[in-house]
Amino acid sequence: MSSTLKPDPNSGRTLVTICTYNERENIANLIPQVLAALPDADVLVVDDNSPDGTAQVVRDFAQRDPRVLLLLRMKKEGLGAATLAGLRWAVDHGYDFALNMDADFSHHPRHLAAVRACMAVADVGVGSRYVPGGAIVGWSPKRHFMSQGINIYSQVLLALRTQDCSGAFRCYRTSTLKQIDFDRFRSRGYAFQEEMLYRCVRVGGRIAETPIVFEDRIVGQSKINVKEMVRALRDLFLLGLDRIRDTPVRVAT
Ligand SMILES: Nc1nc2c(ncn2[C@@H]2O[C@H](COP(=O)(O)OP(=O)(O)OP(=O)(O)O)[C@@H](O)[C@H]2O)c(=O)[nH]1
Ligand SMILES: [Mg+2]
Repeated sequence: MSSTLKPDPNSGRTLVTICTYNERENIANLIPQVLAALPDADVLVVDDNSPDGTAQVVRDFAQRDPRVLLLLRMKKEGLGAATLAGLRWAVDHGYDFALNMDADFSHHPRHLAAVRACMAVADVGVGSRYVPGGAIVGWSPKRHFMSQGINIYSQVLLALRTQDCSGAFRCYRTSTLKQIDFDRFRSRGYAFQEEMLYRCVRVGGRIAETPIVFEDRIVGQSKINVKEMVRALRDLFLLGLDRIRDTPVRVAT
């Protein structure tokens, strides 16, 4: 079952987790804005040894400000694996809330307070593009179609009622994360977000959505490709089968 709610999200310790792969320019701009938006939070950048030197930029911030932390991983193992490492870090280090966002300004720091404020009423707060007030700026019709498609696909397969199942801009109550067996995760790639939501609901987690305006990245390159998309569709399908059969989910390979 989910935990007792803390009435005031501002009274808990928050870790903002940001996964990066070749985001040197973005992370240099983002870290100060995150700290300005949530001055009481710490920021953990989970970098998969980006060749562009993202980690060094983070180290420079960390030397000047104890709120900035770097989790450097040896190689690129996918966004899901990196996100999981950040969330685990939050749990292991005694934070109350783990707030995850992308580095590319698609998740704007101006929404951080609202996403965390969901903790007053829920165990998972979703920065949502698909509730009233939410929007997406700068996408092609094809990208809209793909996003809506994967959303409906996962809502049906995983019986999710959340409007935005695939966004990564989320705040988690760590006491809810503690109830989830991360080793059973099937997805290590882009289906991770849907699987995470599914697993939170399965342990009784309450979900709240708050509108965000999602803007397509201006700097740097997207890491999504056809291979990642196919992998995500496969992972969600297999997870849906697991749900229907109600069998234990196998450890991801
Ligand atoms: N550590 C780590 N971070 C990653 C990896 N893949 C993507 N990221 C980061 O995860 C965030 C989201 O990746 P994007 O490439 O922007 O993917 P997206 O936002 O789903 O796609 P776009 O809308 O095209 O930008 C960014 O901050 C990336 O730098 C990875 O394998 N390891
Ligand atoms: Mg992006």
